[in-house]
Amino acid sequence: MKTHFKTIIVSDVHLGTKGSKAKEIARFLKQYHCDNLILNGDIIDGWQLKKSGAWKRKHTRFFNRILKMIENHNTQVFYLRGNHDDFLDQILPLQIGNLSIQTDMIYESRGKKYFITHGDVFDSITTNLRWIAYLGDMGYTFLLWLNRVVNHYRFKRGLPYFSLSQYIKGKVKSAVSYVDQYETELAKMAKAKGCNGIICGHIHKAENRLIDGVHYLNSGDWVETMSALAEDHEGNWQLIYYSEINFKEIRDQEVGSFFSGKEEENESTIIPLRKVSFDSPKDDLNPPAFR
Ligand SMILES: [Mn+2]
Repeated sequence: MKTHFKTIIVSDVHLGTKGSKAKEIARFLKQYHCDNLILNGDIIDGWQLKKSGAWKRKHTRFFNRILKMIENHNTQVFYLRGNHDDFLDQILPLQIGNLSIQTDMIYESRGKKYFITHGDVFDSITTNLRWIAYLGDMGYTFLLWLNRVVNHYRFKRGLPYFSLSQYIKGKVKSAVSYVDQYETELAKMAKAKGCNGIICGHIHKAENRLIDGVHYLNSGDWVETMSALAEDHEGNWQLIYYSEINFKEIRDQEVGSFFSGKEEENESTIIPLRKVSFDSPKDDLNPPAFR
């Protein structure tokens, strides 16, 4: 049986850029069923596509996967605009069948109200730093490049994916304080809107913790972290990291059930290794140590 979630939230896929992990996210989504899928901004990188990007088959496949979720499981899809897909501003709000394109939304979970937004609203207000300004745009591009080099090396040696830029961000002081400031501001905004929680993306830093009584959730991204938020039917939230999903075990289980003659060889169960529940927020969400 596939794990069935009430809601899955992903953000910052940046389709159209070199670093976008389009294949991985399509593979990830294939492992689960969900009632609601929320695409929380920067899914398509309109800025990059305008500049030099190319739309590739794997990008189309990502949307085909989403169409399949709608067709096969009647999943409701909410696409919220981000700053990189702000071209959506011209058409939203828009609703076609199960797909709804909008700016932001209020989501209710276990009697609590969550404000869901991509989270770029504070870029110009809170600080002179735009979110990547601590390294400069060039620095960030370089980091992503280095990330690819390191992971190419690791892949060749059979080592798991490691997000170098996440690791470095955790080390740079100004980046750490920027992230703190961002998280605090978004929690404040949720409170001002009469919500108990905030769900965002934008800064490419996955998180699940309480800030002054506000439940702060950030789904991370699919350029470096490769993470998503998932809510089960009891209203428990968790972060799922792609690099920690044991696809091999899933395949083995499938082969096992195939040979044992059961008819569920296409079904699979995923047990994310890192679970973070609402009741016990932990701060051990940093990327795994460099190995
Ligand atoms: Mn963004």
